[in-house]
Amino acid sequence: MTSICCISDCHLGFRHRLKVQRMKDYEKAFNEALDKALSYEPILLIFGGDTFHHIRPDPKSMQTVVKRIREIADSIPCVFSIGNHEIETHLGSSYIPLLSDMHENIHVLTSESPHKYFKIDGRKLGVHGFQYIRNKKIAEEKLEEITAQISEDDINILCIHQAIEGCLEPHEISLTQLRQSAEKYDLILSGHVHKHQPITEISDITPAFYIGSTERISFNESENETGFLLFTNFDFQKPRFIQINSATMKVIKKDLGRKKPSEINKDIEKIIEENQHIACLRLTLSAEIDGDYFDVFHDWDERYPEFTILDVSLIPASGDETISLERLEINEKIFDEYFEKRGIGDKEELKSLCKELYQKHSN
Ligand SMILES: [Mn+2]
Repeated sequence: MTSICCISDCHLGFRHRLKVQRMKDYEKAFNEALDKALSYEPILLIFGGDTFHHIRPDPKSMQTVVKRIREIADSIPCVFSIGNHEIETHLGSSYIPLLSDMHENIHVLTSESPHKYFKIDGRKLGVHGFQYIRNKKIAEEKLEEITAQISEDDINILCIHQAIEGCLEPHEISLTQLRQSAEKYDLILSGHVHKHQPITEISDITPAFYIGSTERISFNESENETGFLLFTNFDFQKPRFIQINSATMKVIKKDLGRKKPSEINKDIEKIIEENQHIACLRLTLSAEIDGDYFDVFHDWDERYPEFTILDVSLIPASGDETISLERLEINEKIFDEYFEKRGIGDKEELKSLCKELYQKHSN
């Protein structure tokens, strides 16, 4: 059996929400992806870019990648794409090409070296691509250029790190452009979009996939599965997505209704305790507070330090009534009117603070 594994968007070195544990999570996911990939004895490893989160990675993350990849490259060729997180766009420079100087079996795809060929089972396999390019015109021209250079007789894989029209905006590669180039390739891969998915808009021509990430970098990704792609026997139509045990993440949105602060505190406590098995938990709650907003606890992450991230936000609902203001001109008097209509005309201190801030910043 011939296996090819594709790993992307590991984002090593990201200190998500300034938590040291999160840095460890990215490293753990990266290592787990490699370990699982190696268990399939792949003939080739392809990295879809954003291996690192920062342009100048921290030494620990750099060491992790260098050590492991050099070791792996002794027996398995590794091809790297360069992601948007790894390239200084105004200088066009990146540390990633250094990896190819460390081992003859490591290849980094760039404008200067967009093609890498391998002899596998008597067949010629080419992996093609270039670093992330932000400018749409340049990115599309580069794609056209490198595509024109390849021969259709070989097995050709395109590996880029770009937003393709239809999934993420703004995009750098239009569907028209990609469809024109697609016929030359047997497989199209891209990093960048963290949710693994087929790029259905071109799969009538060539199988194409966003590889997916190994660890989530924001709560917006909480529903994404994390893992990597496994292709066997050059069947590019149906890869397997091998899942990774990345840090558990969950977002709960809930309206608590009209309640006293003490009741709201109890509700939040209950939700947190029901989800203590989650590492990164976000509660986005709303409530109509029957009492003082400041009697609702605000130090949840200190009360439950066992979470890697515990993010509780409570949006006080003001009921259904909308307040229409008489004056169109904004001046100090509008605060009196607003406070009066809101039924909090007696909050003199807050009112004068608002006026003070208005005076200070209105210019
Ligand atoms: Mn990324």
